[in-house]
Amino acid sequence: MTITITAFKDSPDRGQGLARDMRVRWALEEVGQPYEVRLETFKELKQPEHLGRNPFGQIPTYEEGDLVLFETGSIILHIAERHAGLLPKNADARARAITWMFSALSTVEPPILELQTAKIIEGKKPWAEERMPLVKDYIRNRLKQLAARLGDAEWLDGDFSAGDLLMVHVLIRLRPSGLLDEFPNIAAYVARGEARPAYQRAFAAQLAVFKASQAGG
Ligand code: GTB
Repeated sequence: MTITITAFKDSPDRGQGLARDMRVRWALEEVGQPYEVRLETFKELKQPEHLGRNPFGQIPTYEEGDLVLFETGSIILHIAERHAGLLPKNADARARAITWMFSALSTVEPPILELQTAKIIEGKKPWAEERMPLVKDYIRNRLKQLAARLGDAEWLDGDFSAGDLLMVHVLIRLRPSGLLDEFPNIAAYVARGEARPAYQRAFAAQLAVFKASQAGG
């Protein structure tokens, strides 16, 4: 059955893999599933057709026959449950990998999103200069905890899993802040994720969208 995902027609990151369709592309590449992409403008995301796929008017969405999903956590779990390669077979190890998926999205990602808010939305507010170090320290604390657990392991719990996929993609967004470099084992963990052939294929595919939009004017 054909899998179709949605992505930005014109991603603000200029195809640098930061938009969340990258997670879905990466997961599909890891499990060897071909997919098609429906590109949407910001305006199209808020139209009834797309709101039928995602009531919050966001990308990515995932369609497979009559099934329509939104939320990257749910989409990645769906892919990982149906195809080998992203979750261990052993029930306990599988539950732990799913725990890391939740941890990436609900414990590690929120303070990272706060940093974007502090910079982009609140950057010019009078309190911005005071708030920024607090937000960065909140992230540092999470990274310190994560670094302590990761130690010198290759991945979070045994083989690479959907938990690593989400964690790596969540962490990549920190790169411009320099915070990743304060934790060499986490920086190396992220680099290992990005070096995976499936990541590279997914990155090339979403970058090609940006290049095509540039070539088209
Ligand atoms: N919780 C949802 C999920 O995990 O699927 C969040 C989805 C989401 O935030 N989607 C964003 C979106 O559609 C794109 S990824 N935004 C449009 C809107 O809300 O109108 C967030 C994102 C966008 C751009 C960059 N960038 O350019 O660097 C990075 C991340």
